[in-house]
Amino acid sequence: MSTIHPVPAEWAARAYVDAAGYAEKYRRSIEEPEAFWREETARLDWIKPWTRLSKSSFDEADFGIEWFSDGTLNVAANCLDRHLAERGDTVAILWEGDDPSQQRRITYRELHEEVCRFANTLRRLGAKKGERVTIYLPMIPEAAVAMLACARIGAIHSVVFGGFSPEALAGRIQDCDSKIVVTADGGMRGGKTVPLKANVDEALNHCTSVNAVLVVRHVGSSVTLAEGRDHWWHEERAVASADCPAEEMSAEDPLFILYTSGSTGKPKGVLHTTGGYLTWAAMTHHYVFDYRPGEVYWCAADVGWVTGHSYVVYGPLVNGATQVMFEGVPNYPDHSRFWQIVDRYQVNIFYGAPTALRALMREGDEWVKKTDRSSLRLLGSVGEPINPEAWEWYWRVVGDERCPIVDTWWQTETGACMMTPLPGAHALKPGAAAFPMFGVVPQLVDGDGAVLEGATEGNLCITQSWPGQMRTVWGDHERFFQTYFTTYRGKYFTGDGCKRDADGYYWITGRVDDVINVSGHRMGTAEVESALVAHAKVAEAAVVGMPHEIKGQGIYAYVTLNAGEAESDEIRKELVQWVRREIGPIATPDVIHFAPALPKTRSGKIMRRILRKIAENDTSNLGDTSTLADPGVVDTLIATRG
Ligand code: 6R9
Repeated sequence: MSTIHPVPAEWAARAYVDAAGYAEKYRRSIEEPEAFWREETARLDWIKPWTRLSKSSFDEADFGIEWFSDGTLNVAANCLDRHLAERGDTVAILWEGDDPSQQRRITYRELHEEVCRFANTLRRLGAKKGERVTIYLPMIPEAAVAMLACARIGAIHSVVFGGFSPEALAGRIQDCDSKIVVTADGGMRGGKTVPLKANVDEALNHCTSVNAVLVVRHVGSSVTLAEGRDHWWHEERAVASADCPAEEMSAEDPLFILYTSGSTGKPKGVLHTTGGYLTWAAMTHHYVFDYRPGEVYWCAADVGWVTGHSYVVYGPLVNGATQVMFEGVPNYPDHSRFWQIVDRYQVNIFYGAPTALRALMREGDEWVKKTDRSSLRLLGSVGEPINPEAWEWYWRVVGDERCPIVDTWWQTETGACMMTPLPGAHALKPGAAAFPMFGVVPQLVDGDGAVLEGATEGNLCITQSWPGQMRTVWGDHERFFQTYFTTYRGKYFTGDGCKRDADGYYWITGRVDDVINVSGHRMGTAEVESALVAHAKVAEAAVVGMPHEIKGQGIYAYVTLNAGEAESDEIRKELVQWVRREIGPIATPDVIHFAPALPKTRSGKIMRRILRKIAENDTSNLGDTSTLADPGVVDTLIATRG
């Protein structure tokens, strides 16, 4: 059975919470929420303190989520201004470029000044409280600056990952009707330039709403600026005032929209608000990473994903941390890059994704072992289940059997960490997300919604609201309710499967819906399908996940071509390129399986269960196929599997 790593004695002695501390805080968070959240929200500077704790219901009749709703505050002032007196000259961001020779250090005072100038520039370009600003930037300090500048003036940011295609970017700009886009001339990844500004130009051919583009000069590539629409940030910065009072925001005013994939339809604009989200990001960053002033913290996620929002920008900055921000990739210039950065900046806390660990693990221990890493004291994992082999490698090779690993389960929808071991409180089981964060009440249910007790396995729901919960789907409140609260009435359904063992540890087993997790990136199978069927030669497509050694899951696409189109490697390549163009490189199909027909029920539903089994090459037990309209289809698919 699985190994258990006990809490190291020095951790139990000095961490913010030990085992008894966890139990007591968890109890209070549930039984005395008013007192508990009074203390936790005191981490923030409120302009007007809240008196109303929460008014949240997951039931249709009075559905709604609100926390601290009569309080007011400003997120940027919490991340910057209040640190100036004590920590103005402390480094906030240690930036390292894709090219190891490129480095920048930015203090809290400098970051504050940049944000104020940026905020004034956004205002000059027409941004107002409540309006949306789309941010399409590489991992450079200006990404944090742009986000905080929006927060300062009450504009709602929508960050789009730099790896998304012009089409995907256009869809996200249109959905929230952004008038301003912030981008850079380009980004650098593994020595290659990503043409961000050119992508924006292409996207804007479809979006009439945008009337200003602010361009950060980063790679120095030549770009075209549209007269009257496009502006260089460095030119604006030179004339912008560094004085920008922070807008007083209600706790329930929107802070940001972040698009994420679900089982159906287009990506959803997940909306987070101000007071609850910031409390949740600050509290979890504090307890989970046990961050101490003076330490160096590094979360390797991109700001284009929720992990970058909560654990690169808001969590660490609200807590006054010094952090590394890295533009590049783990294997460039070589496979030691992560650990070279750890040594260069003497990183104490490192938070990364299993997919990167698996890729590095494959290259051999030497790349790690030739670096020192003695500064590390805590490691974290996020984005997908971490398999025990990768966990043990992380523990043994990267952490030298000295650093606890916090395996943090959460979602774009949950704002920040929901389940994780706390390093001073919980013995670690490799692959277990362990225990709920304060205020989180997990519940496992079976397919019919019956509650499962004790050691068991089922679908993971959360029964009560927590401050960092998303508030709505941008522009479609009904979709918010339908997506998350109707599968199991009165409960938030996560879409994840989960096991609870005899010691009460929770183990996330992966998605039980039509969402796949490719290298820690969420992808709706429906999105890839609709990209494929948009191709002129494709009649029908069905996409499922397949096990993949490095990426966790790969994309397996069954494609039926139009009558008269001959299957060929050329079409295969064409389709792969097409999907990359429609969505972005992260959606690149790993397998295109030409299928003369797809297995369907008599009512015309595609039987995905069977397609998944064939993709997994597990065809010995396909289960009940009696409802298929034509069972012969399955034999053909098995016979033609590559
Ligand atoms: C933070 C983030 C959410 C989905 C989630 C689950 C998977 C994330 C995990 C994990 C097992 C972990 N996931 N962390 N599965 N163990 N520690 O990744 O948000 O991009 O919205 O993805 O990722 O399946 O439902 P997001």
